[in-house]
Amino acid sequence: PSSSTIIPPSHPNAQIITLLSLQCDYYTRIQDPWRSLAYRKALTTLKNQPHPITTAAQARQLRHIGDRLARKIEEIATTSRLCRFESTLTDPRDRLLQLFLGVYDVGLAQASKWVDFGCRSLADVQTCPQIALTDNQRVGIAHYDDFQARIPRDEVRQLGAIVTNALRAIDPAFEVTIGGSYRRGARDSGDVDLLITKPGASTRYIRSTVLEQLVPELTARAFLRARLAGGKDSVHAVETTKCHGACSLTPTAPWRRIDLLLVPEEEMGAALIYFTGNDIFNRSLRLLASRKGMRLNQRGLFEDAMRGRGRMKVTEGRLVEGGSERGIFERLGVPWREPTERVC
Ligand code: DCP
Ligand code: MG
Ligand code: MN
Repeated sequence: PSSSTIIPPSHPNAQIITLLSLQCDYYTRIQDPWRSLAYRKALTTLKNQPHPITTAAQARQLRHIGDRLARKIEEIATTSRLCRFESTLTDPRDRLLQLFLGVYDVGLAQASKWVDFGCRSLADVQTCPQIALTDNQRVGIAHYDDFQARIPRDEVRQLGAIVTNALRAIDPAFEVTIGGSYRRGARDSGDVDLLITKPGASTRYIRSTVLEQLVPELTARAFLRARLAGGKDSVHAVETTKCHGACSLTPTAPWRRIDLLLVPEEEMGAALIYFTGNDIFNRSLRLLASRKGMRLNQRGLFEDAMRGRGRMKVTEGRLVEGGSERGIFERLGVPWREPTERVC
């Protein structure tokens, strides 16, 4: 997710926010989650600052801003530039890493290897004899520009409606909710995140209907263009409850990334929280839960999770709440936040 939200040029710290957002996006792209997180927290602080920050000493007083960031802020305030950021734009290795990391299903280790093999373009990667691309990566390269592009809000809505209508033609009791950045009110999204449930139905029924009926139907209609094997986060899933793919509004429209989350009704509240995000909001809710002796995941809020050596989970713990989003907020003792307010 991009940190570069539109801020009015009249904001007292507009220039600092703009340059640090670019730097933050860079850390996100090169998959440096710690620095990316640190920048996002600092940016939230800066956006809420009504006064211009001009010195490192001033910046250091603020929440989530440490020594190094404070010095960068002073650098921007005094020179209108950020040296470190300019080097990331010009360093050839960094530029190639960024290019390769933009391929779906490519991590930092992989991207570094491609650079080391001497690849200088996506075409090089496709023809390099030392590289055996996965199916996902092949699709990712073939549709590189499509997947990099943001999806306008109205197109997300239309893509969601196609899935909803197709599923309801199979069984009218299914419910589809568009989650992710769309549910948070974003003007455009990186992909389409859909939560699929049917009140009263078993996980097994939901899964078989989606995988054995809906997916083949949408594929036959050339709406679904490719199935993508589970990414990193599917490792944690107990079973196949997530389905990744690519779709397009029309046969000639750009390909878009689509994620389906299959959810039984009793887990819908927890799944909605998880799939609405944003990721940092989720992290803070989970941290809060653990401080209160509970555990929050995409299936529910649990109490008394027993842990053995090395924090290995022994039991999931007693379910406190799973079906209701509001119920989970209540049991956590946090005031309700509308999806549009869940941006950290
Ligand atoms: N999520 C999470 N932790 C992650 C990845 C995802 O908690 N590491 C949750 C929060 C996200 C949601 O899943 O909001 C959907 O993930 P996306 O990657 O699709 O992110 P967004 O929809 O928020 O943004 P984008 O517009 O880039 O798709
Ligand atoms: Mg998304
Ligand atoms: Mn997604």
